[in-house]
Amino acid sequence: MQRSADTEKSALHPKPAGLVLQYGTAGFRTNAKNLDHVMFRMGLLATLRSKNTKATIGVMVTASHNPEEDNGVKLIDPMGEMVAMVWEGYATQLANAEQDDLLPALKDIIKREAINMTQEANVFVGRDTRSSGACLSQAVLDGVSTLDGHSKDYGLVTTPQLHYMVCCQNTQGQYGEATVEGYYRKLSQAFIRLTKNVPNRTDDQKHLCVDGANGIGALKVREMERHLERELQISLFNDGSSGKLNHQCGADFVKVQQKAPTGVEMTVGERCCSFDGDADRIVYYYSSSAGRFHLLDGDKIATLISTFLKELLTQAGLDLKMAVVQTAYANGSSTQYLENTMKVIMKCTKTGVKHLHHAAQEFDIGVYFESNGHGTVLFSKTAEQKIKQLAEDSTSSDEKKRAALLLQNTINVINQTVGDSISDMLLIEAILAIKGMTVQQWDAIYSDLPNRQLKVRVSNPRVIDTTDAERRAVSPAGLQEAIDSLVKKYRQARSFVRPSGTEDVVRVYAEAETQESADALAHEVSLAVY
Ligand code: NG1
Ligand code: ZN
Repeated sequence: MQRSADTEKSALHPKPAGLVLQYGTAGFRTNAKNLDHVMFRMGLLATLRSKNTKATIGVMVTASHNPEEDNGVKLIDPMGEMVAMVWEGYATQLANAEQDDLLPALKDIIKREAINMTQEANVFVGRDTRSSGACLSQAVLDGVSTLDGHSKDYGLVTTPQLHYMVCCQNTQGQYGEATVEGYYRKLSQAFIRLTKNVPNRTDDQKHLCVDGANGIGALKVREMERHLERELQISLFNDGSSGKLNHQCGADFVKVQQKAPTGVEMTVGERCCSFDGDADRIVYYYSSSAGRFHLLDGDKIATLISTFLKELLTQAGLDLKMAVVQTAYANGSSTQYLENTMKVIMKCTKTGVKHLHHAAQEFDIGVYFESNGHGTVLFSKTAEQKIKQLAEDSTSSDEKKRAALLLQNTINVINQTVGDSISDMLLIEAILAIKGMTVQQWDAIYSDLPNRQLKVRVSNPRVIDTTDAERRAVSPAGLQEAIDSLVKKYRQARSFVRPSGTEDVVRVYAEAETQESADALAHEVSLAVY
C-alpha cells in the first residue's frame, strides 16, 4: 500500500475515530455497523500473512452465536488452524490505527515479519447468513486486492467449511478437495462406509432432528443430506425460512438455558441436536416421558467419542496415546468418569479453542471439546500411518482389520481443522449406530453434576488474574481464599471465576451435589467478586 490510489481505497473504508476493538478468542465481534474498516484491514492483514507463510489464508466473516445485528471476522492459518498469537496482536494494532496511521502500522508489520512484498498472496473468504455479510466480505476482498493478493470468495459457507478449504488448498489436495462438493463427498462417503453394514439399524436410529439456528448450518445440512443416501434422515427445524438467526434457538441458547429451542417439534425420547450460527458447535438433547429435558453437551460428546476410539484401538491392538482435552467448564462427572473409569489421559487448558487444539496436538489421538459443544479429534501423522498399515495388512486378523477400517473411516468423517457441527453430527450418529446405542443409553454413561454459570459486571473484569488453566485466581488478593471457604460448605463442590474473553464480564462457574447448592454457591462466589 504505497501508492496514493491505495490510500484512497482505504478511505472508502474509513475507521470511526476513537473506536477501539480487540482481536479476542473469537476474532473481532461487534455490531456490524462498526466493522467495515476492520474487514478491509483484515483483507490487508490476511494478504500479508499469506505472503509471510507463502500459503493460502482464510478470512471468515461471522459472529457465530451472537445476534443477527452483530458480525465479526476471524483469520485462518495455513493448516486450517486459528491464526498465530502474534498475528492476533497485529490484527488489533491494524484495526485500531486511526486513518492517518494505517500506512505506518502496515509498514511496521511488514518490517517486523520481514515480509517480501513481491511474494504472491492467496486469500479464501467466506461468510455466514447475516444480512451484513455480503457487504463486509466485499470489504475484505477490497483489502486483498489493494495489496495485489488473489482471492477466492466461497460466499455462504460454515466456519469449519472454510477452515477445511484452506487446509485442502495448502496440502495440495491431500486432505481433500477444496470445494464445498468435495467436503460433502469426503464426509458422506466416510459416514456411509461406517454405517451401511451395521445390522438391524431401525428407522428411529436413522432419524435425527436438527435445529439449524436459522443460520448457515441449516442451508448446508440440506445440501449435505442428498449425499447421505438416506443412511441419515434429517428433520430440519429453524432453517432460516421464517425465524431469526440464533433467536431462542441454536446450540448456545440450548446449552446456556438448558432447555429445548423454540421451533423444534420434539417427541418424547427423540434424538435432537442444535448447531450454532456458524455451525462449528453442536449439542444433543431429548426429553423424557416425565417431560424432563436432557442435555448432552460437549463433555458427553467427548466421552462418547473417546470411549469408541479406545475400544477400537484395543481391538486393533494399536498402541497409540490418546488424550481428552477439556477446560475448567467441563462437568466434574465427565472428568471423573474418563479419568477413573475409562483410564484416559486428561488435560485441562484455558478457555478458547486454540488452547485445546494445541494441547490435543501433543498426542497420537487428541479428542478435545469445550462443554458448549465446540470440538473435534486430531490424529497425528504416525497414528494415521499405523492405522493405514494395519488396514492394508493382509496378515492381520479379521477383528483387527475391521477395527482399523472403522478407524480409517472415522478419521475421514472428522474435520480435523476445527470443531464442525456437521462433521461432529455424522461422527456421533455413526458411533451410536455402530454401538447400537440410544440417546438415553449414551446419556446414562454418567450423570452430570448440577451446575450454574453466572455473569458478573464489574468495572474492570481484567483485575482478575488466573492460573492452573483458569481454575484458580491469583489476583485480586484474597479472592481465591474466599472462594475456597465457600466451596467447603457444599458437597462435591467446585467453583472458579475468570474474565470472559468475548464479553466485558466476569464469568462464575459452580457445581455441587444438588442444583440448590450449585445455585447458592454461584451466587455467593459472585458476591465475593465485587
Ligand atoms: P469466554 O467469553 O471467554 O468465556 C466464550 C466461551 C468459550 C468459547 C468462546 C469463543 C464459555 C464459558 N465460554 O468464551 O467456550 O466458545 O466464547 O466463542 O462458553
Ligand atoms: Zn460458532
